Amino acid sequence: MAQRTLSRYLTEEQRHKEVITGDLKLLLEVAARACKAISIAIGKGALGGDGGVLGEAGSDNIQGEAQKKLDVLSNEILLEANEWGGHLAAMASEEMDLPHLVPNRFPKGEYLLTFDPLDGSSNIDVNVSIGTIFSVLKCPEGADLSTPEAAAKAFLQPGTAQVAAGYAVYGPTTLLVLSVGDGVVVFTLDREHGHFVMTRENVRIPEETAEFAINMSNRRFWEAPVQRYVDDMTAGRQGPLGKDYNMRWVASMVADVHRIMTRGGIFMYPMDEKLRAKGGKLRLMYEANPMAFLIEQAGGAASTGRQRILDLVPHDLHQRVPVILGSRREVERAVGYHST
Ligand code: P6P
Repeated sequence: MAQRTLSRYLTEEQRHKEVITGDLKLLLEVAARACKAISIAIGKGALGGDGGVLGEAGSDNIQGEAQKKLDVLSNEILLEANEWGGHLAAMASEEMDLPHLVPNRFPKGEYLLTFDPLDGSSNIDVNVSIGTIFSVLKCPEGADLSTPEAAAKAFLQPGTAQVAAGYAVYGPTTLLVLSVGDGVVVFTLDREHGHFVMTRENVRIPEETAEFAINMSNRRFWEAPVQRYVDDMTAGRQGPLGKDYNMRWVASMVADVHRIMTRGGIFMYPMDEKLRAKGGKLRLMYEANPMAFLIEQAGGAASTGRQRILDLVPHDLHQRVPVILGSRREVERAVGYHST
């Protein structure tokens, strides 16, 4: 049977099911090609151009974080790939303070793209899986795109307004995991032919799990409900939850989320006292929202601990939120600790 490539899947979603528009199909194909280019650049590692693509770029991003060469390169690949197609009005990135407007020499489209071009940067130099996360919104009618400052307001829509979201995992294989609101599909990069081939569709996350992901070194900074919940899980079979749990923490959200997408689990980056002034660790617009969209599309749940992530109305492009997501029943259990 002929392989179902990303292009074929998007064509089916556009022509047969009318789930997406031609412009959204183009946007997603371009974003996938950018992820392919990032995968190739990452794969070169220390052998990449001018001294290799590993190591520091010598600059900081809006978050005040030192940028890796690959952070900057990945961001540039996504900007260049997406500005000429006529499908976008503007782009926003973890690596840029303000949105990047489509230059006037190119036609503007109806979509907004946000992305974390390279998530898990601390893992680049130690050859552990990293990824790209992206989210697509419609540009509001009549949005003021005259300046980057004005355009930032067009992005401030709740996660429920997303029309598509996805991530690429750059690991032993390069995967693209995507939803256009019609379930979650997984594509594997066929490096010989250079295209993404569907390898899973209708992904469903098991409702129950015995595997949690959290950075345990922050336990003293968590709020009491999270401390109680994690203590109960680590108490195992003899504890109040009556079962033994396993733990995983890759410190690349994309890798941890993909494990959950594949076999279930719960991922937490909860509110952390040392980060309270910033609002948390993970960014709403290009980490929490796209991942929450995908997780819900696969039957899971995503909460701040006190409310559904997709319902949050953003007030700032780089806003941070606590994140608890994964197997639905386990997320409900974790949320339950916040109301006792
Ligand atoms: P920590 C990567 O920098 C990231 O934004 C997420 O991908 C990841 O889940 C988290 O931070 C890791 O944080 O504090 O464990 O290094």
